[in-house]
Amino acid sequence: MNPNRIKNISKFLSLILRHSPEIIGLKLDANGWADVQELMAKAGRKGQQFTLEELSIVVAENDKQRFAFNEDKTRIRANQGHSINVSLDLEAAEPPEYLYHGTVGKFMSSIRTEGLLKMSRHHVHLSELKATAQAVGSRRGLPVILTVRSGSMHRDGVKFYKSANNVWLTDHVPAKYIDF
Ligand code: HQG
Repeated sequence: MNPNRIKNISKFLSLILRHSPEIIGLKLDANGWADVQELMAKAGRKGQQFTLEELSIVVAENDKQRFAFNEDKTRIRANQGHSINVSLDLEAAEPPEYLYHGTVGKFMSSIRTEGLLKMSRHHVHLSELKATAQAVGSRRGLPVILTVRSGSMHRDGVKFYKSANNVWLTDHVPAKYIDF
């Protein structure tokens, strides 16, 4: 499958499954799942046609494993990144000693005082690899990589979750746990 087509369908799915299902008249359940047939039919009516086979390729080959099917492949959801209110039922997990967050210089003064905030998403997103944080920060400009003392936070009782695609999530990272 053409990489551009995979990217195009993936971007469309991110929009629909994380942020605005109503654009195509779709409803997600409380856990963020959409019915696959309904998604395909409603997307098709808005000019975004794809087959189940193409959808399967997008789910399997997506560079960040952003989406998942349920067991019998009748439902699909985004693994993380939502701005709409869905419950992913993630179990709390023990994070590694350090996690990384990629941002840009213009946010730094605010981050120094307020720490990392979840902004429009459900959680602050953190990664195990500096390289991933670098890529996340680069979306907005010259990246600044922050080291989060996640082990200390966890020992202080802060909850962490790991999404199905290995993104670490938490509610808030107070500035005192960030190495600038
Ligand atoms: C910044 C993409 C000012 C934060 C990526 C970030 C990731 C603050 C922006 C995933 C702040 C929020 C998430 C504060 C945080 N003051 N700015 N106190 N606290 N910020 O997009 O982490 O490709 O919601 O640094 O790869 O950039 O969509 O979060 O710059 O995994 O799958 O506010 O989204 O994944 O931006 O990215 P975002 P993010 P996908």
